[in-house]
Amino acid sequence: MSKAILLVTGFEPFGSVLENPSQRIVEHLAQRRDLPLVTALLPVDYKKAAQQIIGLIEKYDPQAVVMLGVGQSRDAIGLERIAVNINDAPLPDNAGELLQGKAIAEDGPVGYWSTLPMAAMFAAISELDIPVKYSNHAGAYLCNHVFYSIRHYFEQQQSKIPAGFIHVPDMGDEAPAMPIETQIRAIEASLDVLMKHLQLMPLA
Ligand code: PCA
Repeated sequence: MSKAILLVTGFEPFGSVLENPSQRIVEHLAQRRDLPLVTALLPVDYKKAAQQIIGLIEKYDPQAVVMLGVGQSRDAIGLERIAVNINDAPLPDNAGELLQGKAIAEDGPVGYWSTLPMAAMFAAISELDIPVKYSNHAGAYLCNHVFYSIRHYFEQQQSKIPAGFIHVPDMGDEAPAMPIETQIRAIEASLDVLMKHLQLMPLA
């Protein structure tokens, strides 16, 4: 088995999202034998999602972690700058758990920066003429939850492994949605940048 290098995750459907584009993106990436990837589909579940990623980190020892999710009102690929230490959403998770105003880690700092190479990713996506924006808030639901939890995990390990979160819009042809093929191209461009940043070569 070749060594896994990048871990990329997406989410299952939830609430009014009947098909999650982040699931489609990871399913597409899982077919790409030329990239050194491990992909995973996460449950929209506070108790399980971050644990599942941590299990994969411990199993595969990836050199970077990119987490994906849909942001329904987004009109561009959203590079998330900051994870905040709060679960606070009007919607329960898929296990029925409703968390409002609860810290993710009682002993954790209020926030963490993304450690992905954001400026280079931004440039690579804009070069393809695909709408991309920085975002200062990933919400306070599962996307922010995994983003914060994984950054907290790496900080506690004193690990410098780059990790961060990218929101994609709903999929579709009408704005603010974005066709899934375009979303895939944007994420693939981001992963190319990340591999260069890590000085990794695609698999032969
Ligand atoms: N989007 C949600 C959770 C899962 C997903 O794809 C969010 O933005 O928190």
